Amino acid sequence: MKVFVLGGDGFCGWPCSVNLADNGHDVVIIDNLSRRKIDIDLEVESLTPITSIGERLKAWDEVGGKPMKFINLDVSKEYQRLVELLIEEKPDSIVHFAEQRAAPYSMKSSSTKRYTVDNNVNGTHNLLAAIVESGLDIHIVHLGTMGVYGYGSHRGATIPEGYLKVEVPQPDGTRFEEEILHPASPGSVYHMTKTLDQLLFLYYNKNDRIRITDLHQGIVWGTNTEATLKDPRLTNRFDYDGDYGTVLNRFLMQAAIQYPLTVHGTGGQTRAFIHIRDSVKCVQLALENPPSQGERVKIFNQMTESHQVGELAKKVASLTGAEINYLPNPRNEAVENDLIVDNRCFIELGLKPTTLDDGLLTEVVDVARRWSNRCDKKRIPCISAWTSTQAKAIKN
Ligand code: NAD
Ligand code: USQ
Repeated sequence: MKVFVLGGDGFCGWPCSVNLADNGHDVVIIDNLSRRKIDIDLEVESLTPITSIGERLKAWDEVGGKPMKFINLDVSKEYQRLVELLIEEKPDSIVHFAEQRAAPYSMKSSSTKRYTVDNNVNGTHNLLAAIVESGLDIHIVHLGTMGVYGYGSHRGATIPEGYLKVEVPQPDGTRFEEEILHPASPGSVYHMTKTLDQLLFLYYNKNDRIRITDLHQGIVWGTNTEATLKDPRLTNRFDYDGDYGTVLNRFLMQAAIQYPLTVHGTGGQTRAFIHIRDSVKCVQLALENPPSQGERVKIFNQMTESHQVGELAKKVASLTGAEINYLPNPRNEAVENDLIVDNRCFIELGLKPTTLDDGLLTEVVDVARRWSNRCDKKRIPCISAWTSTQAKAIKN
């Protein structure tokens, strides 16, 4: 199948692209390299040294991988080029990773809030409108987030895969049952853009019958996959800084350099997790099992386990001897929450979950130790505050 991978140079997109090529698909990576430019603006680099996209593709050819094409295009701005590209290349499917994905970055300033909304919402809408204009039947697999459901108000209920069964009371006292999109409760401007994406999908699926799979992904941890380990030039990025680093990879990297683990608040926040190797597998499964014509948007919860942040810190500490530092929380989020998630769709498609206990925590610590000299400790603290209340608390 011919697949466009939008955002194929990023943390999830790069290993996904090589995995799809490895499995015989024709891959075209489309990326405007904005993530690399944000690193320059933030004066931080991936902990692992990553080569340019040109070097990556050359290395992939040299290890005998099925050749991939690269096109530098901004999906949120270059609409006409996108339409032309669709008509010229006629992809069967498009995986859409091309969004600004960091919650702390999205909350840094009014400028980063506006950039995140403009980039993410326009990008997704341009893609949908371009598919309609092209007249082609293209399946979209979009990377959404578990964060669309929100954290804190589920009161022990299991989070379903996208749709919630509700009973609607009628004036005559009867009730009817309906399945609605699960109510959205975003916790940052970034997460809010993903809830807006969901409505765009609902509409274009209803009006234009575009076939869409929306993957509500949890926090991705790990770095490399079997395919990116084939050559050092294929190495994936590893974000550790206070804006882009995510919690588990940060804890593992902090342990590697003996930096006290940065738990926000009491660490009672529970989140969903998935290893990068499972993430690429899930995207492949979603692509190979598309919705049928006329089917509503398929929504999968792309996660394998839930953990409390404080418990994760304790686990990493007992594995490595690291200290734990409980810090004022820069985010406006529930102090504690439960999280029970239905993830049967992927399990039924054959996913065999990788868990924290599979020895891969140590693998990440080893990667971080190897590149510890590239770490700029000044970039570790999370200084992006959600409101002025949190800003004051983290200053003290
Ligand atoms: P990333 O920032 O590493 O990758 C995103 C890629 O998209 C980058 O290469 C960037 O240059 C590109 N991009 C951004 N805007 C673009 C535009 N307008 N036009 C073209 N290219 C553009 O992020 P990631 O961690 O790989 O995440 C990929 C997707 O998965 C995101 O949509 C994110 O919301 C979602 N996701 C990520 C995680 C995670 O833990 N990393 C978890 C859940 C969901
Ligand atoms: N946290 C700490 N210490 C840290 C970093 C984070 O305690 O050093 C806490 C945060 O306060 C938060 C939790 O850990 O409660 C998760 O934070 P995170 O940065 O790991 O994850 P998040 O901001 O939610 O975003 C990441 C990705 C995003 C994706 C999301 C999936 O960056 O693209 O959508 O995970 S989910 O969390 O399931 O919504």
